[in-house]
Amino acid sequence: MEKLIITAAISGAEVTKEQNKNVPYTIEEISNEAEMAYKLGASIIHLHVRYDDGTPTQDINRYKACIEEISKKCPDVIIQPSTGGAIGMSNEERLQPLNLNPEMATLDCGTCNFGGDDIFINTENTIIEFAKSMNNKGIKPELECFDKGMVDMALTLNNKAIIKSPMHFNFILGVPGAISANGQNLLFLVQSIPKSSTFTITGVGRNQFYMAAIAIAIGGHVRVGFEDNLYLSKGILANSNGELVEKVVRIANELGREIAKPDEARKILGLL
Ligand code: KMH
Ligand code: ZN
Repeated sequence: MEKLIITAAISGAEVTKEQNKNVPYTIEEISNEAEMAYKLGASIIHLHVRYDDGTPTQDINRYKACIEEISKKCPDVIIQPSTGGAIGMSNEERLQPLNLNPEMATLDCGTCNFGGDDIFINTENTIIEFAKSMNNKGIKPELECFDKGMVDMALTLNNKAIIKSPMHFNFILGVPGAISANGQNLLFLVQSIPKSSTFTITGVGRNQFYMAAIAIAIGGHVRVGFEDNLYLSKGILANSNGELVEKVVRIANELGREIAKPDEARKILGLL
């Protein structure tokens, strides 16, 4: 089996220090979390940035400063900025980090409810606009699919050559209002993509580790981190993203799956 790529989604845009005091906001905090996750086995850092008070932003200057700091501490890690940003941001705001020409970025493939009154809006035209912008800059999209219809949208745009092959998907299961996290749904998503694709699995909240275990067992890759889950185990808040990465590494070791270094991840994802 291919080595396991671990993505650490260290900061997110919606979680707060009120929920877990270890959620990083400042550049120092975010880069320290990235360093710990990287040293413990993450080869990709999925990055959202905040102002020091925790307000999420897609400000290009804030991304630039944060990426520079992470790169100093983790010289070869793959940094994957978000183009999802936070709920309610404009497309213009969300697109800013692409101007830093990262190797990868997220491409959200549809609209869904996001708990309470929140709606995460990605119309077909938005997805096309973001995909074309990534194509023009040679940035590999990670196709964020929170539901099966989003996979179908990605496949439709792939048929039109707007999304290029080989595709890399991230299936996120367990957002309230989108596909729920169970083995049947996970396999349904995985079986709907072309064989040439790669995929990562993200289980939200308490689903994080058993979704990860299935992904490891079936040859997928894994994303963990505070963006998706704040707990190390039931009722126990994680002290760091590194602890969440460490737990995935432990599960992978038990199942005999080796962990990819960043350059091995680049090869698997076709970034080299
Ligand atoms: N913050 C979420 C609404 C992404 O990074 O591309 C969306 C998100 C997706 O985090
Ligand atoms: Zn994100």
